[in-house]
Amino acid sequence: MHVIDSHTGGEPTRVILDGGPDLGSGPLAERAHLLATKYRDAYRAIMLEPRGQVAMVAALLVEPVDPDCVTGVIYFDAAAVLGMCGHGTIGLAATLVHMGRIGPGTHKIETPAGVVTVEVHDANTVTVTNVESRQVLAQASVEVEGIGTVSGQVAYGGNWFFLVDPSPIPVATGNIRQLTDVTVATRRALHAAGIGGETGEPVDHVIFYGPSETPGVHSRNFVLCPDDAYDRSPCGTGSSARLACLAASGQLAAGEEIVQESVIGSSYRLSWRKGPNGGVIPSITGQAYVMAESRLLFAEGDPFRDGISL
Ligand code: PYC
Repeated sequence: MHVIDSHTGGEPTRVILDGGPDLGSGPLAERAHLLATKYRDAYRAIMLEPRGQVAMVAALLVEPVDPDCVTGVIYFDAAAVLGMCGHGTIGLAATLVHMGRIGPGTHKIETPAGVVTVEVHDANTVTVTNVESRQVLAQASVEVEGIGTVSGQVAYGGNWFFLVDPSPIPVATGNIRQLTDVTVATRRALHAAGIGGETGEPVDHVIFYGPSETPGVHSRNFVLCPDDAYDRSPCGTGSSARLACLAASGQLAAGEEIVQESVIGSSYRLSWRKGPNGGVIPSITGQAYVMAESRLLFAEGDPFRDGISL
């Protein structure tokens, strides 16, 4: 399995060029469902230690249905197959530039959530125009042990998010362990309460927001991903969900730009325009760097062939 690893604002992406399971040629959402249900061990073996690393997201390249797309892609982490991934799309674009498959300009990429576009500014800097994103609930509350009532918004940005502003815990690197524990407990409480998307989709990511110390930055976030790791980047689909909420509450006008910082201090530039279905079309600009190109081996007899799963 030939892979190329990059990071976007510190968050790793592993692009899988070949050797993945045969998922057929149906709609990408169907192929993603097949990967999630029939090939769980195979995809986890790519992401889990010792072959993978914590927080890594894979981008499995597949044939697109739409011939205008430069590629199709299915994203997953060690715990779940994702509808879309913003940092992964920036990493994928930088990887395709590294391979000489695309150059500066605008290109379409097909994901299970829909077709997105990437505008390649240079070898590292990419703007992703994401699928239409929307606020689902302006206010929802759950009781979280040791914290009390946690209130936030539910929104879709290619994945399902619960956004809490202000965070009950300062969003700072020294608090990452506590932020992880509390966001995991919050997501568990949301699932128990049945709070999620319009047709029962479970919240898969939780974001806590706090002030940034960097001048000109809108806020700093902590993003819990499905694999219980935190996003080192400000999270592209989470930023899309955030834009939908800011637009819905009139706090950010169309075309106005803000800077979103992650808990480790990496940043995205964000803006939105009106979507055709009442939501927002988000733009996310970030930078990715290619780090490694390698071949993954899955030796018979390796006791940890499927990864370390405790
Ligand atoms: O950037 O959308 C994103 C993302 C999702 C999970 C990790 N990163």
